[in-house]
Amino acid sequence: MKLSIGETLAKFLGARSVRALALGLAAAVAATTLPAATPASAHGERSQQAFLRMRTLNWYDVKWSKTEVNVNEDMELTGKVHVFSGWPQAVAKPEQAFLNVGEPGPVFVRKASFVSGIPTPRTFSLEIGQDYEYKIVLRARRQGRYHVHVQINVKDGGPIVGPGQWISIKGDMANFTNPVTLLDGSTVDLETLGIKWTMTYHFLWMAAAAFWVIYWFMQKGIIARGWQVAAGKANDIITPADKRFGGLWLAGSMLALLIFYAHANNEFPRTLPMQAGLLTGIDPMHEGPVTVISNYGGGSYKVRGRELTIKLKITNNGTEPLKIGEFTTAGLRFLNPDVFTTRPDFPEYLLADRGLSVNDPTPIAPGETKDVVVTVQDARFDIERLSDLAYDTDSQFGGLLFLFSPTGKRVKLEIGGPVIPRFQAGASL
Ligand SMILES: [Cu+2]
Repeated sequence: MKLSIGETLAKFLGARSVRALALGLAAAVAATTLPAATPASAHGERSQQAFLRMRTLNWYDVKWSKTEVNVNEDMELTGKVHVFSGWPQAVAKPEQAFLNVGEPGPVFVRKASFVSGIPTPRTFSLEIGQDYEYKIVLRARRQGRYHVHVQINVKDGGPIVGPGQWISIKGDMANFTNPVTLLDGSTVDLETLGIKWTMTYHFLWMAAAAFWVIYWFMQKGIIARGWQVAAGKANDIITPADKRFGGLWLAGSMLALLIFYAHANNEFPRTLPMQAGLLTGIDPMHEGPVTVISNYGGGSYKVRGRELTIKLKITNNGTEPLKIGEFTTAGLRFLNPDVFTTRPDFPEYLLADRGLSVNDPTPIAPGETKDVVVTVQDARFDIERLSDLAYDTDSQFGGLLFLFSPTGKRVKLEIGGPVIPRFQAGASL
């Protein structure tokens, strides 16, 4: 009897798990073929834990210089990032970080990237509690519509993804070129440089490896020989002919390596190793003296109402009255419509333009200390799966609160702390 792959799997795993697998596959196919209405799922940005997205890197002032570009055209992704003081213990500290872009494959190539104005084609260190300004120059490569995120990869902590924007690339990838001027003044196209030789080299070694494996397979097989050797019968199984073949093969490989090396060295006499060092001492942003202090006085999260309530004691030691205008966390922005009368340019799925309210709308006067209750309430909190903080072991939130003066000055406060999850609809703070 011949079995199909499905039937074989069913026999192996039991019918129920195969059905579950099939359902999962169907869901995965549906997820990847759904139109743009479900933006973020493709990158899995929502699948990262709420605490990780809220309490590691707080992204703000993120801007995409264009949302429509042609193949070969440049765009800039700029913004600022705050390294949260209460960086979770479960995540490795950003002592080795890399500024990157989250996109589905190389649809853009990164032409340059900067942190605090310093070129960062390599790994750098970030300091906890500090803010950094970044810029990434991207060149459009493949036509289509893609969700493009800023992203920082943290060694042992994984990629931490910022907000994403849909970018349309028009044109044809066949026309893409990636010219680079070398230190000797000549120009090469990185898109095609050395491709033929790279392919040839790889296929030659792959063919050699295949021949090596097949040869030993014909000599009673690799595993069977391995067993024999392990059983102490090496002298019976390894013949003088085998030894001769092995020796010749080793000599041939070494010779090929030398020839290839000499050839490459001759063709490219001046090369620099990859810039893979660690860049430490990047200056964080200089933000001036701290004039506003906040103390966290507890909070709660209503799971059903998607409502985060935060109690704060804020002291304004500045010279201007201040109004609370925005709370941002995990790339999401919750705005106070009292302060933001016009809608800022930001991806709709992350912008809750009426998502923030304050119990007392009067500004905090200079010299005043005021107790306020800030309410963050929007379905996006749940859609972006930040509600999961209710199920975390320590249920701590984190983010940035922005206060604004009448002259448009902005003050940034890092806030965060444990919240008590409430599961009943009517529960209050
Ligand atoms: Cu995305």
